[in-house]
Amino acid sequence: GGSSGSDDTKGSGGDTIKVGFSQLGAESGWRTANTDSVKAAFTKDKGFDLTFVDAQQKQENQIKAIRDFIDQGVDAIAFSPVVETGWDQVLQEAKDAEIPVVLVDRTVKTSVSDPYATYIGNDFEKEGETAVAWIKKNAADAKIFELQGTLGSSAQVDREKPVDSELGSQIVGKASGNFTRAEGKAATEAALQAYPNMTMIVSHNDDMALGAIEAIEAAGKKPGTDIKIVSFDGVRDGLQALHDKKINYIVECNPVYGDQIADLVKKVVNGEDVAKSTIVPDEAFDQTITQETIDARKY
Ligand code: GYE
Repeated sequence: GGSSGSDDTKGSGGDTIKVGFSQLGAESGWRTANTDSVKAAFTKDKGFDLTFVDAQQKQENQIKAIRDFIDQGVDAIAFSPVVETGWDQVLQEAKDAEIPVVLVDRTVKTSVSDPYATYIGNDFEKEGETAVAWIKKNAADAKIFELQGTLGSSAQVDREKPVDSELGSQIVGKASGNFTRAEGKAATEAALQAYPNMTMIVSHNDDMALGAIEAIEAAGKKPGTDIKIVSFDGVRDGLQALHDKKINYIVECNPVYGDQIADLVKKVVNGEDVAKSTIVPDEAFDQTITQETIDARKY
């Protein structure tokens, strides 16, 4: 709503597009890079009027932010859902208000029909499969402790699926570190006590892996050797630890797709056809990574 300009294509010199973005938090290097990319894409000179709200990893904060966006009559809502379930009501409210929703990064499970206009993010299940393939080839008999991301988030659920289905008998234990360095460290401290036979940690992101490295070193063991580490994201600190041989393998998850989100928002607001889903491509890195690659990393 609220359009009154003369140009009927929004965001192209005529009306600006009012966008509410509910980011789930600032829990990791990945998230900070994603937020920077979003803020750089939704600027005034690119035709946007952005309201950005950080939910600090609390679903209730996200629901409140989305309701505020609906009350403000924004042209579009973009959000990264912290967990998969619990969105039915607020998605229905956005739908009733005829405000298009662009789902970013994580997916939802909902009974609302046609709950969002489009989704953009990475393929977490494929990332998990890439990790499994490396483990099977390079550490086939590993005894695995799985350091899980935020429980019930699609990033946790989908990365874990292939690990469980293909390496299930080798998993000695699991605990969540909520995608943060501090909780990753604490969960690893407890796991080192509980599962002294573990030889590998599969960490659902680099930040938790970096916390795990601290815990392993404090226990007098060598990360990357005594306990191998496989991780996800590929933020610079993670890649540096890979180069330093403290992490063994990292499956990339690319957070820099703000421009693509902005493009989708513009199209959806202007009633153009868009694909239901856009998948951001990822690579993977082993310890042969060069220092130049790491130094060139923007996040
Ligand atoms: O891997 C992690 C972040 O949803 C892909 O969330 C994202 C994940 C990412 O906290 O670092």
